[in-house]
Amino acid sequence: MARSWLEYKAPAWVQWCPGCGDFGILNAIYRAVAELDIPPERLVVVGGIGCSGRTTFYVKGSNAHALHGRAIPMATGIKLARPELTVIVAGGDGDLLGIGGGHFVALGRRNVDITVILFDNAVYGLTKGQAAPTLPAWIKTKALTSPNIHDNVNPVLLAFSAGYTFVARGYAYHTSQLKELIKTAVRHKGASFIDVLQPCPTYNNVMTNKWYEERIYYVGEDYDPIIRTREDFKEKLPAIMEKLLEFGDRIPLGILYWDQTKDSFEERLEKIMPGYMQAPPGTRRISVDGRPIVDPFEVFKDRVIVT
Ligand SMILES: Cc1ncc(C[n+]2csc(CCOP(=O)(O)OP(=O)(O)O)c2C)c(N)n1
Ligand SMILES: [Mg+2]
Repeated sequence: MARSWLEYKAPAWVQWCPGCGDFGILNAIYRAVAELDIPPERLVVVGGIGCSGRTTFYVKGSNAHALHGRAIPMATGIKLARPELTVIVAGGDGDLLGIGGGHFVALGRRNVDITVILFDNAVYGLTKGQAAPTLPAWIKTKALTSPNIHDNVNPVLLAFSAGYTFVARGYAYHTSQLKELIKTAVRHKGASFIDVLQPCPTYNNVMTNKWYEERIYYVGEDYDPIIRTREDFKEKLPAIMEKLLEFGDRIPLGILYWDQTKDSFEERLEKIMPGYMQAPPGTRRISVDGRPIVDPFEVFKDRVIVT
């Protein structure tokens, strides 16, 4: 029997504004990990800095709260040291696509088996509403003195180009659909990405629940985003591109791209380091009675420069 979501509810008081989309995402994470039956000690939620990053305080797990923009490198280290853990990154649009943009791309290139959940409210919520990389041009939210003159980055297209092998979009207030997307993303072996659109009722007074509800729709059963062979890729690419690019009067939700042909980074490591998966770095004994097994002076003796 699946676990109760209450097993994942940490005792910390949830400090988000009333109506924040983060509540919906948190709710979907609780229910997804409960239905996947992941023991809390084997669940690692890594957060960046932002309202979104606070998710690490609210989900019971072996979590980590990284510096601004650095959730992905920390999550990568944790996952590669202990590949049997379920690692989920929770970050904002500023955190993952602004200051952490380079790391976001690097994870796609590596295809490490991590799920990245983007809390996409198009503003820097925690620091009082500045324009984030996903805020479309010419929108003027209430904290801006004039309309935004930057073009917005398209997170799903960026994830696809970077190499993420599972790319989806959800809506924070549709928690049941989002829960299903999170479950599929976590089960996928490789870098998975979910762009979660979320109203910020305090600072984004333009992209409100009404604004989203007028635009969002779910891709239909006739849309097939699954790549099983290289031929599949060529054949399905035009339809996939159309969905990845669509963001305006209509915004597609659901699984947009799912490449099942690529090796994960862990599988690539196993190829060059046979036995890696059986004895990953995080499980190896490094000391006996507090004394290191390996003498670092011996290992680095050829590299020591004596002046
Ligand atoms: C190195 C560094 N630069 C800037 C900040 C200030 N800062 C904190 S959170 C944040 C952005 C938050 O926006 P986002 O990532 O979209 O998260 P949200 O609060 O919207 O969930 C910034 C710029 C910081 N904490 N550290
Ligand atoms: Mg944000």
